[in-house]
Amino acid sequence: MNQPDAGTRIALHRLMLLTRELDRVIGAADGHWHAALGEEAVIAGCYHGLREGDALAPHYRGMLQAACARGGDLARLLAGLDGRVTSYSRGRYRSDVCSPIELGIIGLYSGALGPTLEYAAGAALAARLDGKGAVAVAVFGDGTASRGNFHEALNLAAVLKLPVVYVCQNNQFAISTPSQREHGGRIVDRAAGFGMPGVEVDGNDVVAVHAAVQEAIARARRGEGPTLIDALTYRVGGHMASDPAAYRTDADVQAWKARDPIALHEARLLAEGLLDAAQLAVMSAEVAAEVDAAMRKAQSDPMPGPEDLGLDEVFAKA
Ligand SMILES: Cc1ncc(C[n+]2csc(CCOP(=O)(O)OP(=O)(O)O)c2C)c(N)n1
Repeated sequence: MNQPDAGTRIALHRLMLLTRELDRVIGAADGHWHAALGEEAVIAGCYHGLREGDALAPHYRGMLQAACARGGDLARLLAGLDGRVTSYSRGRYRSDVCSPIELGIIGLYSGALGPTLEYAAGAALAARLDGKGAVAVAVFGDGTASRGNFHEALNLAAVLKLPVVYVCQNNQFAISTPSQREHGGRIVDRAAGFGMPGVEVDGNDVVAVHAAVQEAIARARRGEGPTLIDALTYRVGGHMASDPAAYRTDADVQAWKARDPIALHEARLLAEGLLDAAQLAVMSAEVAAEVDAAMRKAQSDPMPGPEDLGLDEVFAKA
């Protein structure tokens, strides 16, 4: 495994902190919010370090972080949670399922899980025809891996040797259905059937996830085709903020909480001497303040009026 440099290891930590703070702030305000408690390492590991021109089809659980990692404005993204006019879409779609295309992000346009894997294959084909070395990265849940789209997308990607990386954000649940009732085998093992490498990675280790994704991206850029990565983690919270998740055992939840990805990485940063306890505390406070301020701004922004909701992006202007 190629160790990411010090700057990357710190940036990965910041993106995980952002994920946790978004869960704190949005989770308190919106019962429909799909929190990513326990899954921060997959999100940060996948979305940090893409190049300009790369296409990204994120899982919805991590969509805002993907947009932030690609340079999106946090206040405008949060304004998109309840349709404010200042949001990227001027209130037309929810920013936690769709991100602005100008950031190179493919959203869940229809709300259906699965098609984005095929869109990512299409983006990878376009990238290859463009000849500038760009790749596509698609992230999806274990439940989504049961959709036909998964099989069609990975088959096409393998046959055409497309520059695309597929990452399963495997939190072991699809709403209340546990993995063992979703799949007869391991998702990573399917890669062999398509004829592409399959890599299983500890989804609670942000460095391991990032290294695996970056290695697969480098392989794709060299023209060697797609990779399937299975990042094994656990959804510590409910499916959405209002879900008490009574279908799980407390023992499982506690065992995974003990492997909290942020605490694990923090301990490593301390042990490596990259940051000390005071610097870590400052970083946490900065990220919390940034999210609080962006949320305050977003919630005080105006709602769109009829003049903002025209059909100018549907019909050509005369
Ligand atoms: C095609 C399709 N079927 C069902 C749904 C309803 N749905 C929304 S979230 C979800 C769970 C998806 O599970 P998974 O892919 O594992 O992602 P997770 O929520 O665990 O992150 C389902 C079934 C949907 N959005 N699209």
